[in-house]
Amino acid sequence: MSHDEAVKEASAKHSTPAELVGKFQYGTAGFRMKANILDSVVYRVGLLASLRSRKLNGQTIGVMITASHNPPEDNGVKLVDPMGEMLEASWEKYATQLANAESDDHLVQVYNELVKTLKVNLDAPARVIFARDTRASGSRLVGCLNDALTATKAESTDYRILTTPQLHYLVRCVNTKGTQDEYGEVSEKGYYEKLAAAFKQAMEHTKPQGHLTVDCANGVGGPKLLELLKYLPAPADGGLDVKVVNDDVHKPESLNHQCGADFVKTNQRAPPSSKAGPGDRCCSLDGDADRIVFYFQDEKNVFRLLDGDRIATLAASFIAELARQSGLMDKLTVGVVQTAYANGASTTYIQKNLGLQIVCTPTGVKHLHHAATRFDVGVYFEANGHGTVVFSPSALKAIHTHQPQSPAQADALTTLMALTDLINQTVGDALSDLLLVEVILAHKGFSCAEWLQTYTDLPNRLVRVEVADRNLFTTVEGTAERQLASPTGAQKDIEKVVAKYKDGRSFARASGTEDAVRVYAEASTRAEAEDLAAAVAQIVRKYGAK
Ligand code: G16
Repeated sequence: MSHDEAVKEASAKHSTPAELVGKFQYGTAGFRMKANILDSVVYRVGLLASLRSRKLNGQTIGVMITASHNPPEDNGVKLVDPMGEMLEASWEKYATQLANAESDDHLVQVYNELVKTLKVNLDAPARVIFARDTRASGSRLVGCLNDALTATKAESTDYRILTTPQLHYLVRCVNTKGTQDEYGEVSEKGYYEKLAAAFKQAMEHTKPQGHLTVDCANGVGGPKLLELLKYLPAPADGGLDVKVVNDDVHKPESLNHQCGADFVKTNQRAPPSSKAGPGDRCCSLDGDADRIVFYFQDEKNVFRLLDGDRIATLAASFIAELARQSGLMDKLTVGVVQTAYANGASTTYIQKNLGLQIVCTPTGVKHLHHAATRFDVGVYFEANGHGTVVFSPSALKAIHTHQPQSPAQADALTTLMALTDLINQTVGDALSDLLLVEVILAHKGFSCAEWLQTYTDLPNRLVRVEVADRNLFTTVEGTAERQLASPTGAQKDIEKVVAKYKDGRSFARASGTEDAVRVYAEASTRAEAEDLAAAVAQIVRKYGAK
């Protein structure tokens, strides 16, 4: 059977319902929607994975089947490029084109046009590795993906159930194996061993403070965290004293339900099931363990959130301090990347108190990651807890070749080296970030209350507004999504309302992962932030009336 016939024949098993043609879009984190309409999309993403690998002379491409923070009935699929980063932005449109092909014949035509325009050699090898989260629909969708990989004769490995960042790690490991940039052993075990060894090294002269409760959103993070803990020292030997909660992956409907990082960040409260007492350090992962937020109840029983902005400031200040202490300050420029959702107080703190540069990008790790690579050390976090730190090749070289001039410099350098292995530099990783935060809190001797005291957040509110067509809401290029371009008049109305509030700031943007528009507002008091968010949400409802 010819290549075309094989693609067409397998496609016939996964046809696209006519009413959905034209509606698929590779968004903030790939395709994401109700799982029952995703079969054809996953099949076609499989075709693109093969093309991408062939175009890159057989480098391994990753495919992750997950809908992360979305409800259990959703699912999604995204591609991972060879160094473990998100799919190159210029290829997203090809994914969208394939997904929207009208029929099996049309799909073959679009596929062949891509082969031609992108100059893909179909005789080159194609290599793909893939994994999925714990959603019930995952195994069916893996079947669709496998059909595409078989039809296009790609070599593939099914890593079964993994966190999203574990798959990103594996992709980079496969592609760097045997080179001077070798990233780690190509196995899930290799991932745990790398993190555990780095954690032990970073904690050589210090100990974790108290215990940590981890809410795993009833997703893949639960079993994977339990596995990771097996590689870490026991609490009595300086390891972490961790209590794992919400780790039930056998009840699919409980995924992200009343728990997890998105619930905690959006509702600004602990999961209702939480039994933590005042001062207890807690954190929540999301459904595929690429996000994490920390929180605690203060002595007055008030919920206190330590979100992605807080992790960014903690990590940036610690790394800048280590660079100074190890005598590397001149060689390492530390910069921070945020999005419009970053609390204004965090931005001011980074610029004024830490004296570090800041860049603001549109939502989506792919944008932040890219911007972060322009610094020697780029710290990027979305306020929702999605982020990591990237070290440039020259920064890594400087760190690994530096000759310390004193025992104090040597200690700081050892910790800095450990961080370069502890941090998953391919993408935001809740498990790696969890260890990073624990290391920093231990070194600084900080409780959550002390971490919180570094600056005071401006009161803020995030609202999700359902509209008839979220695509009507577009933002002005170059404003990092802080201004609406359409619908006409909406931005002016928002600005009029914002002007009424002290320290008021608000924006609206269409979500790239959910069928909704998100509204963010901050102001000088909690009540005003709530009012402003409600007023802007009302404007969005008016312009987007169903
Ligand atoms: C994904 C993206 C994040 C983004 C989030 C919400 O997270 O990876 O970068 O912040 O969606 O995006 P939006 O506001 O466009 O819906 P996750 O954890 O769901 O993969």
